[in-house]
Amino acid sequence: MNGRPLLVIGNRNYSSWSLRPWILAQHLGIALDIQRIVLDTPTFHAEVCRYWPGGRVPVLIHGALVIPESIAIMEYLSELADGLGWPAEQQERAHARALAAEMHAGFATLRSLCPMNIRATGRHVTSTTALARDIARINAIFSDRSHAADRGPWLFGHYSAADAMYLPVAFRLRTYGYEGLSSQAIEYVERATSDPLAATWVRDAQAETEVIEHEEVGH
Ligand SMILES: N[C@@H](CCC(=O)N[C@@H](CS)C(=O)NCC(=O)O)C(=O)O
Repeated sequence: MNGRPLLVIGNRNYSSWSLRPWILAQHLGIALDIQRIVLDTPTFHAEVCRYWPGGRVPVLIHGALVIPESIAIMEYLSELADGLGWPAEQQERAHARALAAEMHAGFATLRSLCPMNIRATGRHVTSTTALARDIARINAIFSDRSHAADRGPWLFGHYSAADAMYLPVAFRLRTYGYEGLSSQAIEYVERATSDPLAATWVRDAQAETEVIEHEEVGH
């Protein structure tokens, strides 16, 4: 298919679902055009509906193809790169897909109590049993990398869509603190959030001026 894919995104500071396919594209070397639509405005829904009637971002447009849903976009980007978005080995690939699906469908408490807010650091939110459970699960995922350590520092050695799925979680932990994390998990969070390929997104998020009050939680 000709031409660069267009990724329609929300605010870089807050839109965790937009970040996931974008960072995967960076790691796969796929150049994207970007259309940013500011979240939480009276026109957001109508503007997104010009691309996709579901009215949420991200949306990928490539030629006549319109793909909503971050996980479907990531599958497509991986296919554009000969499958390199997932681990090469079948069992690892199955495991990576399960982790990506777990993120896409789960962690409801973490996502609602600790919204992604890349600009913010040093925030504290009161923990709950459900939040501590989500963080314990994240800690286990981020700590369990020894099987692939000889191939690289990411969840499955080489960077994969599983890492892209969890990058917004790493930014959340950077914002709200490392309580409950092992040293291996903290190392992963710091690597992911200081990934040079994420730097332009972080810089652009920091330059955004919109403030969405209900996403500004913690003190
Ligand atoms: N399941 C969707 C979630 C997309 C989503 O909730 N996007 C948010 C921004 S991060 C959005 O568009 N919110 C605006 C709205 O729901 O009106 C995905 O994986 O892409």
